[in-house]
Amino acid sequence: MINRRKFILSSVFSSAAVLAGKLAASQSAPRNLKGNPLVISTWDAGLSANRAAWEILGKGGRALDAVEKGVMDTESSINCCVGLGANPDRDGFVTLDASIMDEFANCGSVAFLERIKHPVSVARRVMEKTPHVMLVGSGAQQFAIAEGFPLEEQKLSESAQKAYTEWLKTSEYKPVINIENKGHGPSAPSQFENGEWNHDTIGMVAMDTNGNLSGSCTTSGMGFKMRGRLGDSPIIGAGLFVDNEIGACTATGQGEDVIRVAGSHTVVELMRQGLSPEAACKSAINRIIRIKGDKAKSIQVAFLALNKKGQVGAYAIQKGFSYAIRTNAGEKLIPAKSFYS
Ligand code: SD4
Repeated sequence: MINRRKFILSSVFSSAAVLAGKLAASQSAPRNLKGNPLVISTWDAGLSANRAAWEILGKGGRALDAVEKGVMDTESSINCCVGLGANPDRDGFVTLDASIMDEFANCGSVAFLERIKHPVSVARRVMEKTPHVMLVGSGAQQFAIAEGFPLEEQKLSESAQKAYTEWLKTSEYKPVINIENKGHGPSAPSQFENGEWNHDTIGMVAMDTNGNLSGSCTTSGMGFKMRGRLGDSPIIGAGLFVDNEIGACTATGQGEDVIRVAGSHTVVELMRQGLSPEAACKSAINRIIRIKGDKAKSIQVAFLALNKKGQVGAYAIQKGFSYAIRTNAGEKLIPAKSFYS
């Protein structure tokens, strides 16, 4: 008997083959992909986020709406520390970063934002309602309140408070590789078990039925970071980049090293030169490894990309990174290849 999981996986594979055929036929006219939306997102929390995105994509909705709704699911989740229940900075405050980008190269982001539940939606308002791309700190919060976003209570979640109290004993800043995988899903341990959950993010890119691309990225950043620290996620071109003619990419992991190589933009430019999404992600990872030398052994960075032909790919420094995909055929969590195995 075929169980549900096998069915989902095999239907994704067979549909991928059908899709690949259609893709080959449509290379000169990528917009003929009508009817084959897809969404991919980082880590295992991506499965649930993709489902939220699919409620829009599956009905023929716009990729931009899907990538906002998708990551809002993660921002709200009690099993994930992307949102307000997340890891605080070293002064004990949760500060959130997010970005969004659409098929017209419109983009918006917020950083160092406190007490607002859905930073990705504030980023979208920055994009749509201001002449700017990025708002930070109290200015971003002021804008959010003016736009009607409620100001939430300034209070750490129980688990965050516990971890913070524990962390204060040594005050040691030590990002943990692949910590995201320890915290999601129904059987997830508490967010800060052993004081270990040091960073978390979801990045999502999608193609809608019109063949248009959009992306989003939202994070609480690295746990116990210096106050005021920003990572790559709110920086267009680093944590997220979309070029509707070519493809889209998002990043996760140690943001400082993603920024160093303008990671997501680099991946999209490599796809422009003809590399597949996976090869482009690999090339950008190799660039980080060349820069970091031996230090690369102790960091994680992963890129996840989608091209205009509907092909997807990812590559990471360390093993353990996986991404979630959702198509008309079903959903799947795919382990990415990595430099270190
Ligand atoms: C950051 N890139 O703030 C984010 C962290 C991350 O999974 O991706 N965590 O540097």
